[in-house]
Amino acid sequence: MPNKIFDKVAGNGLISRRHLLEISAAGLGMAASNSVLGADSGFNLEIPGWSRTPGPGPSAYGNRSPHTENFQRMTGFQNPTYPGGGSSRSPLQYLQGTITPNSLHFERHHAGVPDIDPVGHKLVINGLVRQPLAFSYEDLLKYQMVSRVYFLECSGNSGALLRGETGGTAQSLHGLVSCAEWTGIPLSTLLDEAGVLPDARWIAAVGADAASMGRSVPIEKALDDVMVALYQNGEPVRPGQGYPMRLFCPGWEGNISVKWLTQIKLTRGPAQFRDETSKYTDTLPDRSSYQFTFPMGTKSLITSPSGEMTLNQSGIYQVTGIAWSGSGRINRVEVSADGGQTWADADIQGHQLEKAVTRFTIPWEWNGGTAILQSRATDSRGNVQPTRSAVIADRGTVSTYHNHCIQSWEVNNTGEVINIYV
Ligand SMILES: Nc1nc2c(c(=O)[nH]1)N[C@H]1C(S)=C(S)[C@@H](COP(=O)(O)O)O[C@H]1N2
Ligand SMILES: [Mo]
Repeated sequence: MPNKIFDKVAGNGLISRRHLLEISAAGLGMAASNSVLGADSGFNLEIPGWSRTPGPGPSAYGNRSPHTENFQRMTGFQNPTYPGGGSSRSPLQYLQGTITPNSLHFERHHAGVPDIDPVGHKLVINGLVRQPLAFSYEDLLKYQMVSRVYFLECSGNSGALLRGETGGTAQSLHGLVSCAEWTGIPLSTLLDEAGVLPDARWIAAVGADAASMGRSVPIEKALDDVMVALYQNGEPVRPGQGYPMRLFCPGWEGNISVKWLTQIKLTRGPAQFRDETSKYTDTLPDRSSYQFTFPMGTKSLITSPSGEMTLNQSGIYQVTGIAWSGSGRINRVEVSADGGQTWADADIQGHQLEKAVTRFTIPWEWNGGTAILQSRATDSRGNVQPTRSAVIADRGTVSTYHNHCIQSWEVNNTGEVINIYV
């Protein structure tokens, strides 16, 4: 379809979503012509080696293709004075759909991954309850469970943009977000069994790792959609994600989803743990601080084309990315190719679930010149993703937690994609 002129819906080459199917059928960019078979070529197709002999048979545990082994989490600098601490980031630019494979789910550990034998592990519920309870892993497996798809995002994600760091990829800048189907027991079921006393306004959840990491959660949230998650994408939660069990607080900053969960104490007020006083609080330019920023902001990000990719030739590209909100579902994602001067609605691919990742896509014709690609999400509460300058005007850059600003990828006239600030 080389001569077809596609309807443009916004500046600098964004194409109407109505053409998505035609474009997919034609292939992308100039490369489309490469996949068209000549009239007689069907007769002399070579049979590749892998089609000539049977391969290995079934196996006990699956592996990915060796051709995709460069899809790796990225671990940062490991501080020797902080054993096991640090994070690893999901390779967002290589993934499609909305679910993060467990082996590539981002990680954030404050004292490494404990090696927990579920037989020796207990979950205790105590404090302001009628009857303190202790559950073994076996006990918990007997409860009725629910399965929900939710994103998880570390509040430190995308902080690099507020620090004005140059360069970077979707993974290095934004890879502290992932999305999985979590299966577990609604916390309200276990709290009801213990009997919450009227004075109890918060829960204090603590993990069994060497950091004894703890966080406080208001009782309203604890009784709403919080769960004790035992499964992640159908298999037991992985050690890095909190095996044998973790608290999961949908939509809220990742830190609150306490891994290796071992205690829930009902209290009158927040416990003032380290991670809700000296960390994860947002200090403003006047040095006052917001102590609690619970729901993660309405956010989106173009994952392709994205930082450090190169477009080899002008032509049609599928712009795609992910969007999520801690306060509801994603209603709309707009894309701009001219640095935010004009916008077009992207197509939403698949589900639009509450507090889960939604994928969007829109076709774009790159004319070989400079373009600035951006995406902007709106959630079901009407929250619109802000620009970077709006975030900075609102709260400054003393704290770089909870940043959900619009990302700008510049495509320069040699086709390189670079993280820039507009
Ligand atoms: N017990 C415990 N829970 C924890 C942490 C930890 O270090 N220890 N890290 C927290 C932080 S900061 C985040 S962002 C999420 C990360 O979850 P993940 O590693 O499964 O992605 O777990 C939270 N829960
Ligand atoms: Mo985090």
